[in-house]
Amino acid sequence: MLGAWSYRALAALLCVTALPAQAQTVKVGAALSMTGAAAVYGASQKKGIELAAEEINKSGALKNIRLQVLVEDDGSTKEQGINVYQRFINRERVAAILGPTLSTTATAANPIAQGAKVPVIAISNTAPKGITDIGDYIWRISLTEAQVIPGAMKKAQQKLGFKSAAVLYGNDDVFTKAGYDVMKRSLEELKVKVMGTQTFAKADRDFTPQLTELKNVNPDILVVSALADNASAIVSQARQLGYKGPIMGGNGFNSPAFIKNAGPAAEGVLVGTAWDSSSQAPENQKFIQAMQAKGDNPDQFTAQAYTAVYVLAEAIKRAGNKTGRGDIKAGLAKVKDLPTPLGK
Ligand code: 1QQ
Repeated sequence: MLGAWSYRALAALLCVTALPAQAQTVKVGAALSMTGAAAVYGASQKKGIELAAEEINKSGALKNIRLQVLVEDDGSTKEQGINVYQRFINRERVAAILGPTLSTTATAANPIAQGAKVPVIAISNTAPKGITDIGDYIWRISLTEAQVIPGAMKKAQQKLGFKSAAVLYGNDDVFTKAGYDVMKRSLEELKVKVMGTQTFAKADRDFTPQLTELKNVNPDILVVSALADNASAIVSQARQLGYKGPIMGGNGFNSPAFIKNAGPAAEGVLVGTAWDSSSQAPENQKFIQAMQAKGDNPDQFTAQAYTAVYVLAEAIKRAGNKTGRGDIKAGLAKVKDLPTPLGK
């Protein structure tokens, strides 16, 4: 017979042994544009990241590890991006960073993460140069403009047969400039004659002077490198000026906000994308259904952000469930053929 105390001791002992291994929380910083020129993308990204973290934590795929995502607004600027990175790295001691939304911000903030040896997964940086070449801690799941535009442009030319083009691009942003470089090269390769080139800045709202010049050269196609806000204004104003031809954009156009704001003017606009929303792959279908269950229709930016969290979880797994900054970096190098909504 055991006395009351012994029973209690036994119960306490059973209780201790029955407890799961102690839960370990891993902080992940997400530097997203919630305000500023890239706010339409940041809003989509936040939803994708939160859904993926929720699913991974629920699934027990990382055993006792729980992802805690901290979302902060990078303001679509270099300065705020740097501040957010410093907070993530030094105060929050995050294990990894997702973002920042714009390539412009990444060129300024990522060197800080590289210096502090904190892994970064870029979720929407498409400038071919100046991102992952910052160093071995900087990774990305987004396709670059150089990986998307040449193929999209070629396909468009096959369908539309354009022989001349006019080009308009933002010259105060790393992404819009890099996109322009790729567009220029692609047009050259396809032997499309560039009849005119004009530039603008993010803060501009009236593009009629540039568009009037470009319309006057009578191009077969108008090619534009711009962020979504500028893009919808450019396309609307081009149509108002009577330009009826096709318009080809870069990654900045890959937001439903662009189509919504441009309205009927968006008819005849073409853009290559990193996400095939109609993909029947189980990971994609599961992702879309889970987003819709939350009342949201995902876009490319949601899909990329969601994918990055799964890539991060896979990196942790491949690192033997170790979550140090260096472990995650080493794990990222081992991620291969992971099925995601974007493909493998
Ligand atoms: C970049 C981009 C933007 C258009 C989307 C966030 O691709 O800055 O690289």
